[in-house]
Amino acid sequence: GQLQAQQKLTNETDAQKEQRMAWWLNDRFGMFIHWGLYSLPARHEWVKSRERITDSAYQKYFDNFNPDLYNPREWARMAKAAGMKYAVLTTKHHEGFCLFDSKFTDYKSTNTAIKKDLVKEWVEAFRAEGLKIGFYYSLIDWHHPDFTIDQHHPQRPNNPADYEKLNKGRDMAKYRTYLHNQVKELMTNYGKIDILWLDFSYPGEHGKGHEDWDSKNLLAMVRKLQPGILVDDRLDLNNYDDGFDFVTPEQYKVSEWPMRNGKRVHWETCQTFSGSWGYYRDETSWKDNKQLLVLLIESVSKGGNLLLNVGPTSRGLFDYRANKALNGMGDWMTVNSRAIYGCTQAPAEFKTPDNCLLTYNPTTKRLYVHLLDYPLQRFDLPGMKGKIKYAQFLHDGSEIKMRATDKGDVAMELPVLKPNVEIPVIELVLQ
Ligand code: FUL
Repeated sequence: GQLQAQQKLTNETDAQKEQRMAWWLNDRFGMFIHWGLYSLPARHEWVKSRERITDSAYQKYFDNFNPDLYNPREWARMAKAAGMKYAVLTTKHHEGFCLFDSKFTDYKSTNTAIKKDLVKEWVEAFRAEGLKIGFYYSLIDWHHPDFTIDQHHPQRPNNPADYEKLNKGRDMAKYRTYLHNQVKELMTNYGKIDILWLDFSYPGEHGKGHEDWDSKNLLAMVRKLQPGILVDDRLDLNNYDDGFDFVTPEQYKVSEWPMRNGKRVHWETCQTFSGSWGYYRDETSWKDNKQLLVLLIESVSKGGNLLLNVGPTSRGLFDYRANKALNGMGDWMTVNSRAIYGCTQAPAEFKTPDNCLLTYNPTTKRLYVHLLDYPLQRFDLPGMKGKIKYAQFLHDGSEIKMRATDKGDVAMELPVLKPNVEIPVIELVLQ
């Protein structure tokens, strides 16, 4: 059975793959949600590793986990209002705590004060709001007794010579079975799942990550259980033809369309509001509204998606800074989403004017000029003479007058005052 699934996967034509991914390529904008026990210490989701917290010292977070204000319907409404079309939730992060009712562990939300399968409620709520559903699942597990202790593990020794001693009796094969079982639960018990976001492969720093996870069979099992699902690239399968769907540049600006084996690949950048993925109370490095919008526009302008992260609090709320940021995105998206959904990188014949980003909808043949800097003294679209039928602002649908210049450019008559929108967008209806 597994082999068959794998073969079927390899047999998928490029066109079939495009079709399977069509919704995702159209929607462009999703919400990442990092939520787990680390929301209690509220100082980074890696806190257990960073501070080398032992299992017994970490236990207090399990004991005090009680998200009594958890209302995923509200989360879904926030995501939707921000213009996001899909969402990915950490069902288990590196700390090993499961937000779902797994048969294979006691370390799960159903055994905490809240006593609920939080994933189940989340899926129902987000589906009800019409969002697509994604599961993040960490291949790394700092709680499981068979998971290899390595240089990132909370129990790593100071003396490298001690690794062997510490790892005696730990059996990665047993962990592998555990992780396959859990992924199977996630792919079986929650209906149709749209995305599986596996993370990640640091044992692969030794070149063997995919062996630790048995990635090929894992992927084959997933494809069989959820034929339409999209899977990310973080299982140490470096060859695009091995069957993952998109690459996942994290927390950096993508300057060029990512390639694998000489081919452009589908991509999604994941980004935080403030640096940490888990809720971090004291972090002050929050991106402002404009920076967040630029992340989105820039991703689409280079053919990619943006997965923007929220780290809910331990009581189950988005904090006020997250709400403010999401509302800001929503204000812009309400009037400008046409420059995002269904859009991609503009064909090379269209030159990007200074301090602008271009997005392009190949179906409607409309070109979007995002004005990052305002006011503008004078604004010309290079080489566009004879190419534009009509120009308007997206936020209010007001006409922008234009005239061809002797050089073959088009001069646009923009208002002196910046329109009351964070980043104004000009929509060009092309000839
Ligand atoms: C990384 C993880 O280590 C981070 O904690 C976060 O989940 C990010 C999206 O992926 O690999």
